[in-house]
Amino acid sequence: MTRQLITSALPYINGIKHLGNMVGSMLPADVYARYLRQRGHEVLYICATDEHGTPAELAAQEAGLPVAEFCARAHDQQKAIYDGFRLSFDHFGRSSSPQNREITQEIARELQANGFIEERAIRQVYSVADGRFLPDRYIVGTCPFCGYDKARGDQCENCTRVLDPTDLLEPRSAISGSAELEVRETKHLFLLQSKLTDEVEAWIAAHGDDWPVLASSIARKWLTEGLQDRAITRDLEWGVPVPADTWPELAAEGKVFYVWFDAPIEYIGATREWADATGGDWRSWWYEADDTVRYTEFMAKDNVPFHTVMFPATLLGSRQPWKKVDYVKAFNWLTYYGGKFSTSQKLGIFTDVALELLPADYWRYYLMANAPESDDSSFTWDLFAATVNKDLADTLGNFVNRVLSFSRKRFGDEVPAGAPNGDAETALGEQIAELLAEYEAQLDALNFRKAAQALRALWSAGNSYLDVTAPWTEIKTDPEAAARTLRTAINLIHLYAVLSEPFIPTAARTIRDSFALADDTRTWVSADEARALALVPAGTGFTVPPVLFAKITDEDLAAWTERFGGERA
Ligand code: B3M
Ligand code: ZN
Repeated sequence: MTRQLITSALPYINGIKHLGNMVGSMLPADVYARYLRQRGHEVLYICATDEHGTPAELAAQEAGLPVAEFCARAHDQQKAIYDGFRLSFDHFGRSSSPQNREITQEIARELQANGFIEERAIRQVYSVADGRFLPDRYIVGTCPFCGYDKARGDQCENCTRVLDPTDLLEPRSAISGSAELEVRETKHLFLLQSKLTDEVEAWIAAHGDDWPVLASSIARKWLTEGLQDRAITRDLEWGVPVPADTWPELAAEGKVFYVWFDAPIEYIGATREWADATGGDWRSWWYEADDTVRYTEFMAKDNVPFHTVMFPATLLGSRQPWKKVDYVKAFNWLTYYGGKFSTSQKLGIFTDVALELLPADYWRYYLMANAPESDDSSFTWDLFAATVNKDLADTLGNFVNRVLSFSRKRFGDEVPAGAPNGDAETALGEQIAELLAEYEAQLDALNFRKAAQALRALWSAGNSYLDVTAPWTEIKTDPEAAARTLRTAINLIHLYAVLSEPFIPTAARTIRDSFALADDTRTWVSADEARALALVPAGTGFTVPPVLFAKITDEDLAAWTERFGGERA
């Protein structure tokens, strides 16, 4: 047993996230956290809203609220949705917390003391039309590397390269569209990443081979291009203030840290929020953590450079024994009919609306079974309906209901005893044990699509067993054999409930609750137990749960395609 620290990229505060955000960070982290907890690991799953920066200021302005109030509300709103998705955070914090402020300032002081921060006068873009300095991502233009014409001043989302606004060709304000931009001089703190290049390189060389190619290749691409010194402060109202004890002049000018400087530190900050709320020991996870702690990060690919290079550089430069990531699980994009999900263009399906349409399990299963792991994956309503109807409604839901209803009808409210196991049960047990091993191996390797496939195969095995044994006809000729089949199938149902929980926790709970097992605290099933299929003994009381998964009808499909705009090229 190890201690498993899990974080998912912090959802930005400015709006409700869409399903693409969900499947690329929080949802797989939750499936993994649940799985590891069920396997008996000590898990700490930490996430938070990422609250600083210009988009938050602009969203607050648009909402007509002071930014602090806007963020407080938006945080609660996001938290409620994630509860609805059954995300099992140990803590869902806020990067604007006092804890994060304190650690961010502390790490900055250490970087300064170690010679990794330098004050530099820079010339920064000022938008005359907007009456403000334009932060990097509010300057848009053409990427000098790939020619993408909507590159932002901080990063080109087409080629993932990190940019400076002055790199952009034909720059303009993203706020007003105005090209009337002036360059004015102002002082900022720079993180001297160039001085940390060798250390970051050595660190990636030591760890990056274990990461999936998507993460390690992006990290290495970044290193090959050389680490640039980067401004880590901004002229904004809202953010972690530069500490006056160390930089009195900049503090007096009201400079705050750049959002990408304090956001990853919030992984530690949120752990401290958790510790303050629960009495937990945050240090044992983060500071001089021993090697029983394994740290896994989940994120979409555009976040990889920050997590594999910039954040490690920050931690290394602090010269403090901070825990660094062991495994980076990165995701490609979930597209909507091949196009981009877009928050600003309100394209695709948003997490709040998704939960209004259907319960979380439908989305959880579909998204993970089609996770954009090795490539982008495209959401379509047809695929969604087919997956729900076939896997959830037919293969799992219908199995559970028809077995339990039939057993109750013929043998009453208790699991029937019936004949001893025969060849069909031995073969089934072998098959289940094999599939269980496959399921575990895929989850251990964080291959979520393949894990979902193995889970689906476990469900299918039950259906095939019923096809072979046919208890509905057995009952006429050999009631003892029919009772054995039902006893075995009911055991499968309980096993499904235990094993399916990481993906579909609500349905798993409903199934578990239909058994009157005295002390059902079981969290996993061993290979031998899978083979024996006897954890629910004859005589155990049960009820028949309501239909677990309703089928998506043609009318639903037509209505949703119409409402959300499907069939895009
Ligand atoms: N908030 C994701 C984004 O807005 C960003 C992740 C921060 S993780 C420390 O693209
Ligand atoms: Zn580019």
